[in-house]
Amino acid sequence: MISVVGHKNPDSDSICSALVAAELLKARGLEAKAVRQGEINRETQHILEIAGVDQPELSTSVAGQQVWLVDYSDVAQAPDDIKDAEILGIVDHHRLGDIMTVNPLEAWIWPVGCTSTILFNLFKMEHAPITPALAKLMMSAILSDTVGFASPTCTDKDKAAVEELKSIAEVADLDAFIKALLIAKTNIEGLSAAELVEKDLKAYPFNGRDVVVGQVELATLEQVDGMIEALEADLERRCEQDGLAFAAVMLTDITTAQTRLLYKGEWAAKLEKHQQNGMLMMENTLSRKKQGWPWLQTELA
Ligand SMILES: [Mn+2]
Repeated sequence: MISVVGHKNPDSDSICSALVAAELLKARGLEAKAVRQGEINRETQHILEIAGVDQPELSTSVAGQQVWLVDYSDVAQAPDDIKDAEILGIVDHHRLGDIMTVNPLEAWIWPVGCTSTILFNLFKMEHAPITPALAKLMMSAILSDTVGFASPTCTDKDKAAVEELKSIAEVADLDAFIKALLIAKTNIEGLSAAELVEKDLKAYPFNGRDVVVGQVELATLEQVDGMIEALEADLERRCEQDGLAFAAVMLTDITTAQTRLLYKGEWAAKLEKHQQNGMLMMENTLSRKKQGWPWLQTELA
């Protein structure tokens, strides 16, 4: 049995692509199942509901198992005992990480907006059947990762995939489909500061130290007006407890592509010069991968 596992703090792509990749492996005649490393978010819950698919089972240990990784290739984002697993495959759309394997593996790493875009093309290449449920999972993951095609990470391949998938999924009104998805994505009602930071937190080893950068996608920055101090306190707590050199969270208004960066840690002073009126605003910044983190890497170096 092959376990297909997305990254820690799973986003919709990590869950949907794990489910979809497991079906691709089954279509090849293999035994496979999707697993998840953490709780699913509200957007993913919405997607699973409309696709009529159950969430993958929770599993944070893969020792002794055969695994496929989807949506990452970094050790920091893998299950803690990944070194004791046999990695058979990777499907990803991020920079190449530091995963090492003992044996040759099947790796599909494309510079596109979403892991599901690659999987869609693999299904086509292998003439594997795409059910309406799988089509809904894939198009939702693509629309989530590309923020409804608005992100600079979005490519023609992502758009072409959704164009085909929406017919298979029998989605007649794509705009309404995207709107419902983005409403679920930006719903932060009732979440604590710690839950918000944790929501989509990624760890990056950098210059021999550990750094974390989270992102909260919002319909308006006003949604977090009353929480700034609590969010900063939570970042500070993480630096102290986990020995991080830097902890940040990008608060991104996905309607205007404006991001406010909150940050703490030993390296925080490196960013002070970019503050205005006590705030660090990043204009035209939707993507952590293509905009936020590359900029931070040059500033923190
Ligand atoms: Mn992704």
